[in-house]
Amino acid sequence: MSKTILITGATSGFGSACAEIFSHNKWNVILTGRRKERLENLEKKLGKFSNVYTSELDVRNSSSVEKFITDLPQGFRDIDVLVNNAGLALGLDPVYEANLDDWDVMVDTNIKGLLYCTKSVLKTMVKKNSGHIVNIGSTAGNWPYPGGNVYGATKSFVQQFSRNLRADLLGTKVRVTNIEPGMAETEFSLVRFKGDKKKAEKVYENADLLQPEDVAEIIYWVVNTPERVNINTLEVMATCQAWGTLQVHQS
Ligand code: NDP
Ligand code: 8X3
Repeated sequence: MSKTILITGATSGFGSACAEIFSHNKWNVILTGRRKERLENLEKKLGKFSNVYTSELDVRNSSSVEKFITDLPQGFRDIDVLVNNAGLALGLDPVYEANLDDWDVMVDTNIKGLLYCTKSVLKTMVKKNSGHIVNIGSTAGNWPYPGGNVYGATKSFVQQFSRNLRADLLGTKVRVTNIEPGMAETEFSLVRFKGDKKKAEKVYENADLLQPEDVAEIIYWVVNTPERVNINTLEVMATCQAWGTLQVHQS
């Protein structure tokens, strides 16, 4: 019998690449995001390969998340894997100049949205004693950079929540993995810079960065390891990315 995966934020980047790889491998895929037209296109494209169910879903709305899970159609109710991928960074300003609304959106999406989705699927996973929660963290949760302030902190939350969740799930066969990619070429920068295409393209210029497909392949491998194996954390960067030295400001 085909397995079922729920991917949040499937309309772009990592989420869309995950939708492709799992669908091509005959998984039932549940794809969500806020952009309806993109979901419809995905359904058309991937419906040739596997069963696809799409639904508009803003992960920030706890009651919508709960209702969405409760109302899943027959054939998609038994979720084997949740990929908590929906997320974003807004702005790159220092804390003292940052926009409070941007912080709210990042916290509501990257932290609270991930919590709502996790809680909604977990009860059933625990009951059937199998399942896998794959969280999309970031190198930004491990390594600070100027302007990363709240975004990086939301991803540190994802890291520690993933570990604490594992602790809660000990004794069950439900697995938890935090994938921590470094810089990858998606719509991430376009969103961060609020539609400024030039600024976004500059981030990825002349660099052989991670592609969404690279991360999707890693996720596919992680969930297809034997059930006795739990990859706790997987940090991955493009070969062209590494750490710099600690800086000293000399006046
Ligand atoms: P994209 O901007 O390409 O994709 C983000 C996805 O998240 C979109 O499908 C978007 O869909 C969805 N999304 C955003 N807000 C919401 C919301 N409130 N409710 C539901 N869906 C939402 O970026 P990436 O693919 O790069 O980002 C995916 C994840 O990977 C994020 O969590 C990001 O933080 C993380 N990440 C990204 C890295 C990078 O360098 N690109 C590196 C490390 C981690 P829609 O707008 O249709 O709702
Ligand atoms: C996205 C990676 O380094 O642009 O999580 O913050 S980075």
